[in-house]
Amino acid sequence: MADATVLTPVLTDTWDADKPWTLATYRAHGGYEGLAQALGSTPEDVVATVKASGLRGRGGAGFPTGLKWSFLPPADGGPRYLVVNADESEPGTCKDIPLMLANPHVLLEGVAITAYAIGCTHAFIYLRGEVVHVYRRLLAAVREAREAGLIGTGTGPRGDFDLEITVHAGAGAYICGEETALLDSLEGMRGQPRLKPPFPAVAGLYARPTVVNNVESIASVPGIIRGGVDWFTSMGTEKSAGHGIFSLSGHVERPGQYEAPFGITMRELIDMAGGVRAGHRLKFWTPGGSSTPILTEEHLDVPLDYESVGAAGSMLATRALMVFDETVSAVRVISRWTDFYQHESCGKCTPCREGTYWMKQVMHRLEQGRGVPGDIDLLLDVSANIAGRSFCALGDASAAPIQSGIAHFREEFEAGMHTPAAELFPYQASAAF
Ligand code: L3W
Ligand code: SF4
Repeated sequence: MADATVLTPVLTDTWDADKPWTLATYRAHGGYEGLAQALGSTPEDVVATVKASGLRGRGGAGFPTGLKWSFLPPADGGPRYLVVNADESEPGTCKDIPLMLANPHVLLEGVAITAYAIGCTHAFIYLRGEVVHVYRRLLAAVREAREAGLIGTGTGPRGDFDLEITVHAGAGAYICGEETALLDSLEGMRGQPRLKPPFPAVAGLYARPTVVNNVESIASVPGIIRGGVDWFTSMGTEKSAGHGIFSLSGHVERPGQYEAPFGITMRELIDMAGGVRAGHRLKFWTPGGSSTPILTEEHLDVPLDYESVGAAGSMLATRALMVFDETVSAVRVISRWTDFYQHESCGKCTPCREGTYWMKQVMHRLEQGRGVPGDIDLLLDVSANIAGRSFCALGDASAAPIQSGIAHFREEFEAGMHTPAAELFPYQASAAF
């Protein structure tokens, strides 16, 4: 059994407190002290601290946050923006929505500190449209922060800190989590990825310099300012510093959010979650949602940091750890994921628009036991023509589960030539999966 002391509740620290979403509760736990500290130093110092902390983007790519901020061109008198990517939509990913619901103020404090650091006076939080309850909570928190004089016009110790925060609810498209599609959507257009470069840091919202960061990245900033670089780097690994929320779902006894240092292993997390559900054994799991190649039992001791998971042939991405036991058909699961990518493909580029459609057709017939000889080669061929040849990461993502699924469970794909998945895995078929 893993030692539960490896858990590092920082972002999740107050989630069980009374009304953790209120300003009063947040302040009782040191909330907004980081902002006061930041406003008492220079913007350059704040950027330097976040850079030195090694904080990496928590939205999937792991790009160094402080470095991204430092890419902004020198001030030219025009506006520059901060946009928080709160469009959490990756299958299995469920960390930002609970974070915003439980403690919206840690995000707002992070927004205020970041805005100060980068010289922004208008920040946006782009939220996935379906989560109306989170939208309302964020609006209420912004109102509370404004009434308390934490944001608005002429705040801070010198009375010269100006910040407006706009919460925007999108219409619920997965592609709007891609940062440039998000910017198009925020500008009122149909959300489709833009060509990069220029990166948003140079030409983003309304073609102005823009920092786009994930919710958890920004929410980690107040802790870094308060706790300092040494505290933050005392957790995690050399290249993947700090703490992160690991979301366990599926066939474990206690699914949920487990905040832990980077480098913890899946075996330790599954132990903390009470193990794989009683009477069953692990079959496969995802390190970062459906977009990351699946892993199996042999990878349980891989440290969950960006480098180690990459070396194991997958990606840490959003730490969406979906656990599947032996009752589950890999073909059936991957078929559902392929439906998702085909549905969410924005249609801008041919490999993804056409390829996801063809992969869906083939996966459906394999799932139904109607596969034909050559289907596995066809899937490998189509997926290879999508990965690395698409306009944005959604294309690569659609190929990952198919390619890794065939690598690990080829015999199940072969069985799809003659036997429906529902016959091979009757428990799953009856379990309203
Ligand atoms: C300025 C340069 N900025 C890179 C910035 C860039 C972006 C960040 C990372 O994909 C991943 C993807 C999904 N000058 C720069 C620069 N930047 N070079 O750095 O960029 P990039 O292109 O590596 O990644 P990305 O397009 O942000 C994100 C993976 O995450 N993912 C995501 C899942 C979904 C969620 C969700 O639902 N919340 O996150 C899952 O695997 O595949 O690899 O800001 O501008 N020279
Ligand atoms: Fe759109 Fe897919 Fe091309 Fe991305 S890869 S631009 S989602 S069609």
